[in-house]
Amino acid sequence: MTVGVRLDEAAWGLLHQAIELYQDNPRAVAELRHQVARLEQPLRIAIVGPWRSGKSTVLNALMGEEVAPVERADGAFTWYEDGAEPRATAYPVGQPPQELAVVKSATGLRVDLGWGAGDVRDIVVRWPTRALRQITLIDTPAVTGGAEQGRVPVLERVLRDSDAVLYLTRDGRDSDLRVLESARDSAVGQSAAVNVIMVLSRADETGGGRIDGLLTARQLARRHYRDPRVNALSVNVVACSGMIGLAGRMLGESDFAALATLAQVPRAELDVHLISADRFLRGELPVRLDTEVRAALLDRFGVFGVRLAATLVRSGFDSRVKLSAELIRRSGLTELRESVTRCFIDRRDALKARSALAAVEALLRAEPTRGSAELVGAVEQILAGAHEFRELRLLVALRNTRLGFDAELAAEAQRLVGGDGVGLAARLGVEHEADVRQLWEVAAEAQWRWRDRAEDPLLPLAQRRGAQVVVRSCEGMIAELVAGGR
Ligand SMILES: Nc1nc2c(ncn2[C@@H]2O[C@H](COP(=O)(O)OP(=O)(O)O)[C@@H](O)[C@H]2O)c(=O)[nH]1
Ligand SMILES: [Mg+2]
Repeated sequence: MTVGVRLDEAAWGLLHQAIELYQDNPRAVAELRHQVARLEQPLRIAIVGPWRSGKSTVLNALMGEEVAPVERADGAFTWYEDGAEPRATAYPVGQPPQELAVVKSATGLRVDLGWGAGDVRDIVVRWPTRALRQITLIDTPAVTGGAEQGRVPVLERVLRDSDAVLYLTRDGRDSDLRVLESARDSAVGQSAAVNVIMVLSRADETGGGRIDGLLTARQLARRHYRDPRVNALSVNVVACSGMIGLAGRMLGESDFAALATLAQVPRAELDVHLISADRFLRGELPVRLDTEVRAALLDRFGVFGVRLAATLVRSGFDSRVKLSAELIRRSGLTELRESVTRCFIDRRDALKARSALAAVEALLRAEPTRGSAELVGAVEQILAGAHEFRELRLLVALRNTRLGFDAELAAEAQRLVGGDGVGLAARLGVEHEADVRQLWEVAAEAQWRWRDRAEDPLLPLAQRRGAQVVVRSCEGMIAELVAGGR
């Protein structure tokens, strides 16, 4: 949705202005050319968080296959990219790249960095899959520090190398928020955290693994979402159990058969067996289930997951297909994937431009030179003026305070600026099949109403400004409809 200059073109233009400015500095030029190339590449989404927060598991859940982690690659960034052939390459510092053996398995792939690979900063895994057509996923080392130290090296690298972040935290603790807050010391960083989704991970463990733990986690996510401090740091908060989501996506007929057998055990009796993993493995169940089968279930689902799956089978999700779909939904994975699509993939151009602006800003600040002040001004101008960024900032503000609009108007504004999806039908709140004429009428009518608001001297300034952004979005839609209808 663009009126006037397109954001990707503005970013491209800015990068080339910077290349000219730094023409005598080969290192800076190389970095800027790298940024130009990135504009054409898939969107880079990094999965970030503290130790054992479930990063590799969420990555697998998003892929629907077991591909992470690369064994013994704890300190490296692992990039998962689409490729014709499965392949893995390690990049040790100061040494030539090294091909790693890729072992295909029934459920994905295994790669082992092995010992003695030196200091490896990056591993690139190429894997043919539709999931990676539009995005590159990056599995990252645990973030540490942040709280008192101020600097968080892993996060600094994440923000430099990726376009968007899934920040995993098991409970949205203060220290996790401080890690994210440490990343906001630039003009681009402060212009609204449109590139972070906060994920309450391992959500099945919420409330000590009670059967309604996933529901509780979802409520918790909603509460965080409304917290102004969290709101300033992320576009959305989603509760997700990567483990249950992945188990749902990979559920096979034999897994289902095992769970259906377990579901025959009366609930109270099964609960006793599921007090611990050990009991479940060694206890005398009244049904026949081999130890290896039990171990496989535990490995895939965890104790809470086994109990949840058995309960679901009992309550009518009594086929592989039904159970799989329900596990994926309950795990929060469906919501996470939708959020990634709506907030990141649909906003690809804006996020890529944002990365480019951030890179130029960082360079200008680190190596000021004659004329760099003007270019800093240009960065700020693009941030302030680009309609995509204004839409994104309005969305954050609406979520935070509604700008004082009543709930219905706030919801309409949110929809029109693309908060429920950036397609025309989603913005206008009409069926996909509506014809151009209908869409045009709805857009024109919305434009009228919001223009009245934008020009109403009795409304507070913040509301009028917000309304202006909505009007501009409507104009963009009308322009698109006119262009498409010709
Ligand atoms: N119960 C539960 N355990 C999980 C979940 N995700 C990961 N784990 C477990 O937590 C540990 C760390 O997971 P991993 O994905 O490797 O975390 P990472 O270190 O952040 O990459 C492993 O033992 C996983 O089996 C989850 O959603 N639910
Ligand atoms: Mg990991």
